[in-house]
Amino acid sequence: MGDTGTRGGHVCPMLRRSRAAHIEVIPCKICGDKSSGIHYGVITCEGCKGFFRRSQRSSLSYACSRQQNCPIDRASRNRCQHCRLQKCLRLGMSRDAVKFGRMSKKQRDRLHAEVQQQLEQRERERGAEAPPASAFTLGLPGGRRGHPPLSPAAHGEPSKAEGRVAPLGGLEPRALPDLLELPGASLVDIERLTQNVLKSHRETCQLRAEELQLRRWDTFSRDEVGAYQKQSPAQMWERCAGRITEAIQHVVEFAKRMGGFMELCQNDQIVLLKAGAMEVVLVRMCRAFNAENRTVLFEGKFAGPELFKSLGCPELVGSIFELAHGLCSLHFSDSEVALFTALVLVNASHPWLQERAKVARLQGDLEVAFRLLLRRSHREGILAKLPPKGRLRALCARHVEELQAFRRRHPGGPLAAFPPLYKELFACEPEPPGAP
Ligand code: HC3
Repeated sequence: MGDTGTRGGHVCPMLRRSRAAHIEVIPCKICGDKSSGIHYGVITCEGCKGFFRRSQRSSLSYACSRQQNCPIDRASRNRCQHCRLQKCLRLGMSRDAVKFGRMSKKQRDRLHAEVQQQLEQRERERGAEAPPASAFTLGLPGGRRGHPPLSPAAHGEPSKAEGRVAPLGGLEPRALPDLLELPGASLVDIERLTQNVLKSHRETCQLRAEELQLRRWDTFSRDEVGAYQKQSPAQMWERCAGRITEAIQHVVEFAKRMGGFMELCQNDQIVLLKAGAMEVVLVRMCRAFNAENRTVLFEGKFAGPELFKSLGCPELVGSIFELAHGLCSLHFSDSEVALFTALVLVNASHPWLQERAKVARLQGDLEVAFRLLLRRSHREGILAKLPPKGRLRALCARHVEELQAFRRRHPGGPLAAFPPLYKELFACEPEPPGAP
């Protein structure tokens, strides 16, 4: 009867799917032993649950033979029943707890924060490093043949529905409790996913936010900008392709370390990365952008759009800078960038997915995680200001078009020296001989 989070009795809606197995990350509030759920209103172990149940028999009364302040921990809990019961009562255990049924919002938030704290602590204690970075192949054989044409341009124009300001892939705003009732992940699963995405982002974002902050006024001199501008288009394209490729390799690593991604089938991992990695690079760019002088970190210093003049695509470069400027105005925290970019990547609307439902489930979990994160800092307002998917997709498509135009202007040469990953992602088919 006293169980509110585990077997039998009323189960709090928030905990319906999490049950004791998930709450157990929080130790017993009474003695610190491994907990098994919420019992009589408090997270406790089986031992303290049983003790409290027995203590509620009206015939029982306990006395302390010391100063009524005996320590109660796992080893000592059986030494003084009086102090153990007092601790149970002090921490809120009550025979009537089950009558309250639902937890108040405040209680839920507290529980939520505590679960998160425990998970973070465990993460720190574990201190385990993720596997080292590797090449794009993801260890997947046959990634090319029989594979769909996967450059962003191949996905065509964004549909009207994607163009409207409907953040997070058209997910309509829903009350949080509602979201948490979605079939699938429990609150603890969501929390674990959040922590994992944040960690993956931290480990793969190339430069720490503090470092970027320190360096943001280190801009190229006029002479240095001039030197870049004097480079041939081919040299400058190759440099940019190099930097973009490095950034994409980090995004691939981000995906590989992200909970759920490697459980998708190989085809879907490749589809999502080919379609979304450049979009993530563009979003990540806002971290390396100084909105006050509209410069971005490029090869060690901050550069304005004029530095990229010799690429020959000033509109595209201007649009990329505009995107970064707009994203900067949202004052993203690194945690928000982490979850938002995870969502940019995990998008179940791509054609060619084989296990769309599985991708949609992961996308749904990430959406809940993102909303929860924003809700905690009262930042849900930024949802309506996020760039629509169509905008990122269109920018990536224009990047591919510019690359094709560059290739037509410089037939048979410079592209060969570009990184293979860059070519695989963006240079789709070889130009047919004699192409215009
Ligand atoms: C400067 C850059 C955009 C920003 C890219 C950033 C700084 C983004 C954040 C990543 O974590 C690191 C990173 C790497 C590559 C940077 C890009 C290199 C070139 C690009 C310019 C705006 C020019 C893009 C032009 C074109 C047509 C080649 O796409």
